[in-house]
Amino acid sequence: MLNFRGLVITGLCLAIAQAGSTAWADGSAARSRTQQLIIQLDNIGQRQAQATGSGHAATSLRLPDGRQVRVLRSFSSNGLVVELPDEVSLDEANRIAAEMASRAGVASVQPDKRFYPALTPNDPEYPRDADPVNNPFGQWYLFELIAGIRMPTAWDLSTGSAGVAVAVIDTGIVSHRDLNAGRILPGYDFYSDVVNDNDGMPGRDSDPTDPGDAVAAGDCGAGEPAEDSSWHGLSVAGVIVASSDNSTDIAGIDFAARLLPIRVLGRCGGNLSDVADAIRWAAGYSVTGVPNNPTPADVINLSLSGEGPCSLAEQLAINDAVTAGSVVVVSAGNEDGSNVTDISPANCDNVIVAGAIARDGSLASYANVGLAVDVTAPGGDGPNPESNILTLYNTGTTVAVADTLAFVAGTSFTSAQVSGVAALMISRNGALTPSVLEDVIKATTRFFPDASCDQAQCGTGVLNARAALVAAANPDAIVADQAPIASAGGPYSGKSEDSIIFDGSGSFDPDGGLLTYAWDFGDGSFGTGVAPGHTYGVAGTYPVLLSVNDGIKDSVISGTTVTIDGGQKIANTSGGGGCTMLASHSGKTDLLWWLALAVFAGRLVVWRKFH
Ligand SMILES: [Ca+2]
Ligand SMILES: [Ca+2]
Ligand SMILES: [Ca+2]
Ligand SMILES: [Ca+2]
Repeated sequence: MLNFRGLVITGLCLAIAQAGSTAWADGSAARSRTQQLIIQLDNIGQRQAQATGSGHAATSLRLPDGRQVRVLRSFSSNGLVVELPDEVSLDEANRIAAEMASRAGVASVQPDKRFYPALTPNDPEYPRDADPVNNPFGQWYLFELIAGIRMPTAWDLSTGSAGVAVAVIDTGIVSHRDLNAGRILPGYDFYSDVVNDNDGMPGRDSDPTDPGDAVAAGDCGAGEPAEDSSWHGLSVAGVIVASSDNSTDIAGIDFAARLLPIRVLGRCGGNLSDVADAIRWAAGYSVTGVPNNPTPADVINLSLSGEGPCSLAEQLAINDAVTAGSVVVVSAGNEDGSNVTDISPANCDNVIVAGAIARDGSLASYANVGLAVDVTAPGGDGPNPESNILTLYNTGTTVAVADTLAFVAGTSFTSAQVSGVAALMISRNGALTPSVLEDVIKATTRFFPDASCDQAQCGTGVLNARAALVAAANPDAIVADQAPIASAGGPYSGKSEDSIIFDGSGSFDPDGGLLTYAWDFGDGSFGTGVAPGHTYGVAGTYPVLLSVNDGIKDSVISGTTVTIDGGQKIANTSGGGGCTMLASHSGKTDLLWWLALAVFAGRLVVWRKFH
């Protein structure tokens, strides 16, 4: 067996032409550089090596400029690993390899590129089993195979850019040891409710610090319960931009983006008018009485919801933001499986709507559903705190006291995950428009891990950060795709005991893509397939909606109706009838969000639904 260490291989004629003076010092990232080559010798080269391999003093090869190439070791049967005098880019290494491969005695040459494990941040609460008592699953939502969003391999493509700004329009922000103050932009306080604003500066001001939103029983209306402060803005921001790889607490999805904290929620929620102003200001528009935002947001996260239709004020603000280039991500809301047709801003156009699955991949019990949901991410689901989303929190029940971590749940935190991934996508490709970015996210989702979520309820699939970042760099195929056309057929009619068979066969994709079908039957039920059946128990006329997807884009929703007459069963029902899509709502108009909270130390478990 040959020992190549110290071998003189002059016979291999390792003359390496330098392409230019910058070849050894270009600016490639460390991960795309190498200092080693793998050389496979042919039979001639092997004989030459054998002939000179013993009894010769160890010397090294030299490059044309006189510098040395050192043989490190033998490799496989006829190969050796050599070290270049300097690290070079993989492009340069490939040029050198191509030059060398043409030499006599050499069968092939390739750069000995480096492999890295998928990035694992060193934050102590990130990994599974880091803390078996309080946190046995770590930040499972980022890495687990069933429900996780594939962050470790996504981080190999990008950990973010400081040139990207993410606005979190929420309760404001409080400082935390795992938030880098240098990444927090000044932001603004748009909360105009002078009665409930307890920040010492009633009404709008330049300080978006969250003063706490605790209320006593009855403060927000008769019968409304007392609530501790939620620190909701901090928890949402933590998912997106907590300091990562800093040996502290958790990992945020984006390691570098800047946070634009905007306060619109306080005691008893917040007002639509403030939210609309905040959206426009975040995107760079002027708002009367407020200094202009010098750092318009690339991504705007709205982890909030209110009941009712998308108002004109909301839609126009969102349209302005999208026109300015800001991606608007919103939570589907947590009204226990309500249809998002009655939840704003999830029912607005030009937004990416995030639904939620639990850790086991099933539809989260609280999560709203419907055709307007674009993508789903893991939002946690009780009662085990550690199966919820670990993020930043504060121990204060009224005012901020001390930094801590907490397990939370809700679509607030799936929206945050989508926003974080959107920020990474923009760091990969700053030319992505909001609509292309949405198409990329939806086209790169993976299949739902459980049948309780389908495309009629939870969007195209589960957020896949890795695939989204790959496609973000080259979205040409996604841009070129033509959206399919849906046809819901109908109108349909039948009796209450009949299974109505719907017909979506008139739908088509101009590109000839295979379609998937997502139906909303108008009575709180959903279906898939080209010709699903559904039985209505109650007479009435129901809206029937169909959206089809060609693997990349959704169609515009096609609508028809189904009219159910009594048949025999109707005589047995007591009242009811008509469209029940909106029936589960109380008509409250204040903003709602939901948070299942377990303070990290394990001492306090609180399940809350904010009103
Ligand atoms: Ca204020
Ligand atoms: Ca950290
Ligand atoms: Ca959408
Ligand atoms: Ca198509």
